[in-house]
Amino acid sequence: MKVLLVWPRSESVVLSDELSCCEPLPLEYLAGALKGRHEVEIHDCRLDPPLEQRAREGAAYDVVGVAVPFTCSARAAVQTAREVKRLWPRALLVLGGHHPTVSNEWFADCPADYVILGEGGDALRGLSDALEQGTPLSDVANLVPFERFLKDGPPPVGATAKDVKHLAKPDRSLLTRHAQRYFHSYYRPTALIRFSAGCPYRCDFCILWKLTAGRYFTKAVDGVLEELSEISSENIYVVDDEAFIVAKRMHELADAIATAGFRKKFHMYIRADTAVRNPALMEKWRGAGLDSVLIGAESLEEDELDAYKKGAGASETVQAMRLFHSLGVKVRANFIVRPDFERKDFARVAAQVKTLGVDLPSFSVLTPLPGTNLYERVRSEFFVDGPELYDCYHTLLRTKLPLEEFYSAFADLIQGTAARTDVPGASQAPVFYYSTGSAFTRMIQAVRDGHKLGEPVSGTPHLPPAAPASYPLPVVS
Ligand code: B12
Ligand code: SF4
Repeated sequence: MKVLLVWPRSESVVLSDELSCCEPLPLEYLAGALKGRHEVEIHDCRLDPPLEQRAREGAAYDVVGVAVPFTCSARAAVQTAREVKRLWPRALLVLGGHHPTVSNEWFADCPADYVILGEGGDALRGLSDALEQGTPLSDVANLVPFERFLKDGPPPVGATAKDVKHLAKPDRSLLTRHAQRYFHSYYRPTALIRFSAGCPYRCDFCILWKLTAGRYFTKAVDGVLEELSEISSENIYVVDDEAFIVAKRMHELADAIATAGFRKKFHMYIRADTAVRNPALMEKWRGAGLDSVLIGAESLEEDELDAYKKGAGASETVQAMRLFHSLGVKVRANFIVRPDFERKDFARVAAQVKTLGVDLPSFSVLTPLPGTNLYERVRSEFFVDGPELYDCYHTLLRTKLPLEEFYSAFADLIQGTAARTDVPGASQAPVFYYSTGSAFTRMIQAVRDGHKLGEPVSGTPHLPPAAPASYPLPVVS
């Protein structure tokens, strides 16, 4: 079968492609699962010429898969799906990705035929095999007819969880044409890799522990080394939810990376308390190439941390900052801006970020992302809605400050704390993500204009089915 996989353009007006444009690793995973059995191409709408050009050049496909990676890309993905249906009306059109795995909202006018839920490789291979062999598609697990998906929605989050150990290796060869153009922050170019999936913690606003049904899955060390050996980029963005949960394994991986002689710079997510508990591991990873970490600090206020069910205190963030600075590892720390923030709260967070000496501060408005416990609880309180508001730079909940003033204070916070350190290639002016040119100015203006986005919610909003009340206890493998 001939299969085309499409990554939509970015919808978000704030975190634009000028600040981060990463390789579509999910599609490379899918291509890896089809390798040797079906013919696959990947189209990246952010970098490739319009899809129409492919059709004009005579390309034809049996299956076209359109990714919906974020809720905020739902509109762009639906537009892409319509374009695909117009260009290749006979191809089977399949949606997949994070957003349809957790929600069926914003798809009403999408012409898709099927949706694939969760890790998509096995289902896409099953679908392509079945089409080739003429066997029923109804036998393919995690493949749902689009009409049924629209009517019933996806199953409870986590129902399709899969151990990443058993997934086929991503096929990176299909995007070598863009390898030099994919970047994240000042990592230019960068490749993406996944060492593990899931998280044993239970933060209230987070979907990641739910996606793996509370489990923590790891890839085999040999498999990681094999992938690293196929990546030419020096910079590696590890997209794990929390890479360092199993310390023993991470010691082994760092040793294996050092022994193999890789010269890489890693950017990785870690909890502050994990780092504080494992200083020797952090030091070993520094030696293996750890260049920067992203910590979800969220807040330095204990009552806020408790409300988020973070399971760690502010002192751990302070200690982790000291540890990483002593090792020469740069820290990006993210803080949550609550809709009920007043001017004094914005000022407090700005002062805390400066005192901590965060290298790259970033901020997210407390966003009830679909499928999270927070979402289930507060969905009925939204005063405004629209997929573009789920980019963590907009509020769906009423603010204490007048809305324009809230966005203005938020923009001032980002601008006032923006990094000014001497990272090679960074400009001297305040920057975010070490942006170049006037990208940061455009980002700040988009934040200030936040009140202009979204549709007012009137009456009782449609409530999706509630998630199951309990999830399995953490299993650390
Ligand atoms: C890396 C990453 C990014 C990178 C970019 C990723 C990229 N390639 O462009 C950056 C930093 C730019 C980013 C930005 C954002 N991100 Co982000 N990101 C991630 C992260 C950490 C990993 C994604 C990944 O590569 N996973 C590994 C792949 C292999 O797994 P996967 O994505 O699940 O893919 C599998 C399935 O979904 C399925 N599948 C995927 N696509 C398709 C397509 C088809 C056709 C089919 C059949 C199947 C299929 O099969 C895949 C392979 O098994 C996830 C968290 C996570 N664990 O997924 C958050 C995550 C996706 N991001 C999230 C968010 C909120 C954002 C932002 C909106 C927020 C922000 N302000 O930063 C922005 C949006 C940017 C934009 N341009 O619009 C949320 C999404 C929640 C939601 N409902 O929208 C997540 C889940 C994290 C979270 N905290 O909840 N992100
Ligand atoms: S520690 Fe991070 S990944 Fe784990 S549940 Fe909390 S926010 Fe999500």
